[in-house]
Amino acid sequence: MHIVVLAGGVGGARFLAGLRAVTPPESITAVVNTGDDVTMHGLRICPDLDTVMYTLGGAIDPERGWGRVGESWTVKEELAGYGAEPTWFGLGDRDLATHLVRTRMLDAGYPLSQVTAALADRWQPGVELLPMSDQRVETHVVVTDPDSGRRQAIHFQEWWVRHRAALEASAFVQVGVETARPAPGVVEAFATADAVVLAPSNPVVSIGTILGVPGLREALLATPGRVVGIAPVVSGAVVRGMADRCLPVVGVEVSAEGIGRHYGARSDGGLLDSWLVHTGDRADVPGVDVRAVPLLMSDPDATAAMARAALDAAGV
Ligand code: GDP
Ligand code: FO1
Ligand code: CA
Repeated sequence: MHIVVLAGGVGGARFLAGLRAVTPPESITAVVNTGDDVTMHGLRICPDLDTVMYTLGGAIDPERGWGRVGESWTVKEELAGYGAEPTWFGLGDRDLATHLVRTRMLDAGYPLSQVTAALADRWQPGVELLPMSDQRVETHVVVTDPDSGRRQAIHFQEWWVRHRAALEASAFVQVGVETARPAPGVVEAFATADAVVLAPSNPVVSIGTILGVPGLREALLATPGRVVGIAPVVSGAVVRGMADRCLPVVGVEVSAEGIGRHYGARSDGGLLDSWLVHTGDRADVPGVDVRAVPLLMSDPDATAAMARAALDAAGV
């Protein structure tokens, strides 16, 4: 059995933890968003890869959903002491080691996929972690500067963390995506998949960014397995985060139905064979097998049951 999961950060990571509980970890490949990646203080940071790696490795801070549990912030405080910007992005002392090792390996010429495998060797996530691409793709957000009224593109992290997605956005742009290609192993994973799952991740800046890598969507749709999506919205609201600030930018309603229609039916040029929505939610998605099951990852058992439901929908 080979299950391929498209994942962002916290939503994808929690789902993967549940899936790992109901199917052998070695049968799972996670294709993870790298559009959030950013260079800060000279270090390359890969938030979604790290959230998945730390979560499955038991090192994640569960409240934050990013960075390490038991973290300290001495270096962050010292950087601020020098007035070294950005001070609005929190780099924990333990987390810094990950960025130092990653940056050193990247500078030595190792591709991100090999760096990710090397870092994962310490954390033993059990599942295979693949970046969506080894080439740099960075999500930027087009906003209108409140003072000058000029439109400008800022890095996703500045929009998301510094401005808490409060700045009106008119578009998301994946800088570098034109020359990016699926990372080694990604196309092969889809070709041998018994099922592909779109994790309950941000449909725009997590799933959408992954699907935007040239050739990736085509490879996914060539999979012999069924494609199952899981709604990241319950009763018309996000469970956490600010995907509801992203969906309107691309003209998608903040609802299970809106997102399901956005992904579309595989039989009609879209992605989905099946779409899981939360119990009680309704979603009319023509051409797609829509199933209502509990979709709150409130505890490991609930998440495992949700993962089981996804595999059932995939017929595996
Ligand atoms: P990020 O990269 O850290 O923002 O994480 P993802 O993109 O992987 O996932 C973010 C999405 O996870 C948000 O839109 C949340 O609504 C969704 N999410 C978080 N917890 C749950 C949950 O328990 N159930 C469902 N269905 N979605 C969830
Ligand atoms: N998210 C925040 O809201 N505030 C932070 O200071 C912050 C620091 C940070 C450092 C490393 C890292 O891997 C992730 C970090 N995140 C932080 C999360 C990051 O912004 C994620 O990309 C978003 O939460 C969406 O995935
Ligand atoms: Ca993310």
